Amino acid sequence: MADDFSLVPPHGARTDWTIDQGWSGYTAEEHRVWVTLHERQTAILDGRACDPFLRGLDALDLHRSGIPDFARLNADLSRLTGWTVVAVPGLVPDAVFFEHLANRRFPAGRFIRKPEQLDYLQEPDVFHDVFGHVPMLTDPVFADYMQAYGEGGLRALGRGQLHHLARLYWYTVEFGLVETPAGLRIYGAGIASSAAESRYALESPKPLRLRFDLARVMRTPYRIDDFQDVYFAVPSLRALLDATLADFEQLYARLALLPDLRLGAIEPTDRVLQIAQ
Ligand code: HBI
Ligand code: FE
Repeated sequence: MADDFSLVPPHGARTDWTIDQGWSGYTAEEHRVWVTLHERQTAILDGRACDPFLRGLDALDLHRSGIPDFARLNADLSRLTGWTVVAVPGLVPDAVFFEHLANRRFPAGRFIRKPEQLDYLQEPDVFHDVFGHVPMLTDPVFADYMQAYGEGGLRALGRGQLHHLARLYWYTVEFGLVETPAGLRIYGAGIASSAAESRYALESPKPLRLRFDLARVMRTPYRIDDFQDVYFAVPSLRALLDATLADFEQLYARLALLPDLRLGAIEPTDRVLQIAQ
């Protein structure tokens, strides 16, 4: 959780924590890292990512070789759904993050991982943020969800409910699956930007896969340093957006009376989904 930062932006960043991407400053090696990750991931996601994600990759022409220039990317993205990508030095405080999302600005790390870190890194880099998150922002319904999430996040902060809302972000925006007639498909960026987890999330018998339920998600803790023990699948992106219309006051009051759920446990009300739909 990035809320242990002071609210003072790092040296060189603006008060909203944004920095210039400085696209011309990337080295040939950094562009090569993007190309390597991009080629590997697009091969794996064919048949595993949901159609809006794959359409977004094409619409934003992320197939070009190298780290995208946000200025060019934003010309396409803003025309599609009014979203833009803004460069930040890394994780930003929750309030800053939500404020950007509420204004259809997606904060993306400027840095890219080192060649020896291809498979995992602690902090979101430009590949996780732009390849993982941005394609879904070309889908009008998901674009609305992300803005509604940002607005909800600002309200949640004001009511000490961040931990519940952070779980919603984790189990949808980062690790969400969606049900399709062809079976479960990926839309979460944490999966879409990871070669191993793209396979694991859809094919491993180990994790639990449950039908999305807002209160159930908010009662479910998560770990940040390993594959997920549970994935939640929404019946559609529209159902995900509709979930933000719920009365969160009532929900938070209900959650205050209920304990967190143990990771990996199955609740009587859970709708367990099978891998092959
Ligand atoms: N900052 N740059 C950046 N990217 C994130 O994904 C991010 C963040 N700050 C806070 C945050 N995510 C989490 O607290 C979300 O769950 C809200
Ligand atoms: Fe992310």
